[in-house]
Amino acid sequence: MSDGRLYIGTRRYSSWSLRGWLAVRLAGLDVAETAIPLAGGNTPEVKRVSPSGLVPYLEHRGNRVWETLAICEYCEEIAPGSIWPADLAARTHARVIAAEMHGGFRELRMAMPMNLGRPDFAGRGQTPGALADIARIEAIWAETRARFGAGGPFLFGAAFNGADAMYAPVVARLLTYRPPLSAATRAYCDAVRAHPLVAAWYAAAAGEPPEWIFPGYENPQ
Ligand SMILES: N[C@@H](CCC(=O)N[C@@H](CS)C(=O)NCC(=O)O)C(=O)O
Repeated sequence: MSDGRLYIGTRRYSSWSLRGWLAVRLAGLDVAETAIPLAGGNTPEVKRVSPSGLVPYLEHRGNRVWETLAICEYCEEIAPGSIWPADLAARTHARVIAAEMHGGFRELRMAMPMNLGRPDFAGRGQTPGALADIARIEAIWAETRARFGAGGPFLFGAAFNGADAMYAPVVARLLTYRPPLSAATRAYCDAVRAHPLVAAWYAAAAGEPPEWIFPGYENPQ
């Protein structure tokens, strides 16, 4: 008997579900998983199960947690050290850049929607706003790796943590849409893509039923 349930959306498209799922798995929570096929922002089944009408949504030992950043913090409470670094300066910075991701980069998210089934959107979505968001993200990653990334390929070094989880869907977008990127950014993206949890999510996305494909998400400009 598990401790609860994590509700997620279509893995192929749901960037927030990927973040929440990564946090839950990093923390090792024993929860069952229910994936709900998304229907373009207004999915009745998501509205039925989730208090906010959005996924990811976690039920764990009677606690109800929505909003991805709250899920990260809850996971850290249950499994201290699984999401944020031990050092205060690093932990503060991880939380800050995770919050910047949670609250921002709207242009990038609109112009380059995540689609794990389509590695061939090169050249699409490169609006000025999306490119400005990408420049800011590259600066965040470069600064974070310069300050805290020694000893491994991830933002805070060897351990993939909550900050990497928050940016994993950005990595997925960069791999799909292939805007111009620095060599360091490309190396970080390759490391995130190769992480076993990220690879497991991609594999599960590839195994989703074809009828979960939502045409509205399959042809970005
Ligand atoms: N601020 C929320 C955003 C969650 C969100 O927008 N989730 C999308 C999927 S990626 C959703 O549930 N959409 C409802 C739908 O498509 O019906 C969070 O941090 O979790």
